[in-house]
Amino acid sequence: MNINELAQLVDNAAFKATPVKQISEGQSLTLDEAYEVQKQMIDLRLKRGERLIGLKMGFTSQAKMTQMGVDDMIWGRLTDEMIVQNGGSVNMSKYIHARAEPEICFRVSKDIHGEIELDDLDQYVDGIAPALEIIDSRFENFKFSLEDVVADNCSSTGVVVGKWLAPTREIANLKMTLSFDNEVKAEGSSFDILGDPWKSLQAATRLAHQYGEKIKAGHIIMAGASTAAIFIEKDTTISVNVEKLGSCSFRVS
Ligand code: OOG
Ligand code: MG
Repeated sequence: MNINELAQLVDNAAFKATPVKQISEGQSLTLDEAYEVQKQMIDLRLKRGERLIGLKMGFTSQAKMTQMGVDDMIWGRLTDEMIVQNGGSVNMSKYIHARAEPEICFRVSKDIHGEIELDDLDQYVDGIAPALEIIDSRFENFKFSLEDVVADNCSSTGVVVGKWLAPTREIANLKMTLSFDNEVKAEGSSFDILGDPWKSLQAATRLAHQYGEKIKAGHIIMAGASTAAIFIEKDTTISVNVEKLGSCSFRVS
């Protein structure tokens, strides 16, 4: 299949919540081609009226790389359709085999042109929030190669963002927990995200520039999960708490 056909394949799988075979089982794809599939897949969403709201980083923690058997950072695109209101609910039928993971999110205050130095990043951020990502691989059994998952927009499906706080540099050592109905399912530290989530934002500016994607004022950037992701369950309230930053949650119906 060519790039455009692959973009339609993953888009359709997401739209219908029906898994497909890994691309890498049938053909080989370079990483650059995989990012091109992702871009064209997002273009299909934008044509349906969705709006680009930011980017997400993936595999910025060892816990995630180990869980999924990959060894490099990736990035994907977020659209407004993926936002799940904090405290809101989502029907399980929207997903194939979704998992939840604890994250931290940045809000960008002005357009970013090129890679930004770590020390200069706070000039571009006006909010930090606890966040929860819902990921749902479009591939059977949630199995993929690095190229597969990049083509599949890094399994992006849902984003819950908590209350925005004034940015602080002191977020490198915060306890992060993922709970299902108050039972802790995964526990980590923001230190697990590249040693400091700000470094993940730095990497986002580098990768966005490298691939010609613009980070704009108002965009949100998800830093990547600090722990392995956990399969969501029906009739459950799923929440993330980040020490000092607070909590966010959604209900699976
Ligand atoms: C890919 C997405 C990785 C993260 O936070 O590391 C990711 C996946 O695990 O399916 O979102
Ligand atoms: Mg994530």
